[in-house]
Amino acid sequence: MAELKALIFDVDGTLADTERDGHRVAFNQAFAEAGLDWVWTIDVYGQLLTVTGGKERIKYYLKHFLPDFTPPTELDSFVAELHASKTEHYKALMVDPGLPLRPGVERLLREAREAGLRLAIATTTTPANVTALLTNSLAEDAEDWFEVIAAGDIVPAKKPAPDIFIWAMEQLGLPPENCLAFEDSDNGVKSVVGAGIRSLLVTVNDYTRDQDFSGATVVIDQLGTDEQPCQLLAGPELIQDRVDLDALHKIHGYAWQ
Ligand code: XBP
Ligand code: MG
Repeated sequence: MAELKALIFDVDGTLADTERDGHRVAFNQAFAEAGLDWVWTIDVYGQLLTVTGGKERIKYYLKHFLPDFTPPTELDSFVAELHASKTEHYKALMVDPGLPLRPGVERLLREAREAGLRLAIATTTTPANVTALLTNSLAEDAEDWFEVIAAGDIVPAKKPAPDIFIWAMEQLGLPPENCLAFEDSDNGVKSVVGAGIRSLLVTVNDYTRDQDFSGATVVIDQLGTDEQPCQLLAGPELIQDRVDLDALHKIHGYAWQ
């Protein structure tokens, strides 16, 4: 029986709903600050989210939406500078107005820590964004809760490539059979499956609910709270109202049976 030893969390869309009101707003603020009349609407941003990585997303936007745009400097440095500005705006948004963690996330993290489960993060986003979200929305010392924070350009290929989850497991010194992953998107699911991790819990959000989560053990709407039990969207009925440690062990056992 594969023993569950570590939980590996995606960040954007999983720990918090950061895309629509966080990253998207930060991109638009950076564009305005640079004197660009680009505005990523909620709908356009949903299309752009098929590309992971902010710098990659800006390049995709230029290629597919503004093919005639000529950057004032060499493309890579232009995009890097714009993205650095976006990251500063995102960090500021995490302070004011701030952005709450998704339902049940803090509860589950605290339960897992108390039970001695090891915690890690595997995300495409920039490390500074992880720091900003964790310290402002979870706890001042929240970064210390995670043994490994695998983020952004630390690996050559972003999700859906498996690199970030493979790197996180290498840093943990654990094989896939000891890890359970949390994701929110099809790109994330592909990355987890590609890394050989079989126990995978997906919590959908408005941008991802209609995506293909083939390979996920269980798909739910959210982790569940006293006020709002979680709803099973796909997979076996292993969860009673909320995702707790008992549910995680059942999901892990089911995935590795
Ligand atoms: C989500 C992403 C990131 C963010 C933007 O990452 O794809 O690119 O949208 O952050 P995940 P950056 O779901 O893996 O947490 O601009 O820093 O890339
Ligand atoms: Mg995500």
